[in-house]
Parts: sequence; C-alpha cells; structure tokens
Amino acid sequence: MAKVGIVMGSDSDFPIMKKAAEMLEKFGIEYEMTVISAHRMPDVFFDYAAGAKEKGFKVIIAGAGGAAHLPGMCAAIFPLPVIGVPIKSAALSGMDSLYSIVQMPSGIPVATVAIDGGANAGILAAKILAASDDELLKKIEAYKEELKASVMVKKAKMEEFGLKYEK
Ligand code: RP5
Repeated sequence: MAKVGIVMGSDSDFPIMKKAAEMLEKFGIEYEMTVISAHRMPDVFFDYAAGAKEKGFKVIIAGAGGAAHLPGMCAAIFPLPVIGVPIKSAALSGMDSLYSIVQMPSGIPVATVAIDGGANAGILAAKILAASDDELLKKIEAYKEELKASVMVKKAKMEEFGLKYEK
C-alpha cells in the first residue's frame, strides 16, 4: 500500500516532482503519483484529498506553480503532513509559487521546501515516516553518510589541484 501520495498541478511539474519519487524509491517507500489541478478540476481534487487517508497515505507531497493552491488545499482536507514544492514559474521565477505555498494561515501548516526542491520533499517525507520506522531511519542515516562521503571526494579533488581548506 502506498504510504506517500505525490500530486502535481500539471505534467509540466513532473521533471521536478519525479525527484521526490526517486528519493522515495531510494528509501524503498511505496508511493502513488498523479496529476490533479485544484483549479482546473476541483471535484477530482476534492475526491483525492478527501480519500487520501483511507488510501493509507501518511504524507502527501504536493507540487504546483504560479497561484499554487494545491498543497494548501490538500493540507486543508488531509489530516496528516503535507509537503509543498513550489515550482519555478516563467513569469515570477517561482516566487509566486513559494509565497502561495508557504504563507498558510495559522492552523493549516504546509512544510514548504525550496523552489524546485523535489528531492528534499522526498527526503522530508522519508524522515517523517522514519519517526515510527527504525529500518527506514537506518537507511536515512546511511544516506547522510553517503552525502558526507561525496563531499569528501570533492574535497580530495580540490586539494589535488592545490586548493587547501583552512580549518
Ligand atoms: C499550475 O500551473 C501547475 O502546477 C503548473 O506549475 C502551472 C502551469 O501549468 P501548465 O499550464 O503547464 O499546465 O497549476
């Protein structure tokens, strides 16, 4: 059963939102991904958000651009955590998406990641699930070690070229 719902306002959001899916796959978390526009198909949207808990979702990752109401409206209906991904828009470079998603009224939080922060949304969803899943927590700790190792490789390469780190 999918534990995470990934929803985006348009297929044009997919290149960013697939990064969330890739992270969930890395951690072995089942997810369901779909396109639903809160503005263009409000009835379909409402059924999705209202049925998400019964489907077994523990977290929803919602991405949208422009007047980005999808994450906030998911959070208004779904009682568990919603992570919002502001998609970079053509007109305002994603500032519109960011403000639309992050400025939620008190009582209805959306955990907003960076503009185009699809990967971090996936990691954050994994961390939320890891609070009650020790096996998953171990995978996240291993991932943190991977990140450190990748920077150590970069550090070594830099030093090879004579650039010293001061510490
Ligand atoms: C939003 O409008 C979507 O999330 C997308 O980021 C943006 C543009 O949608 P399209 O015109 O590409 O379908 O609802």
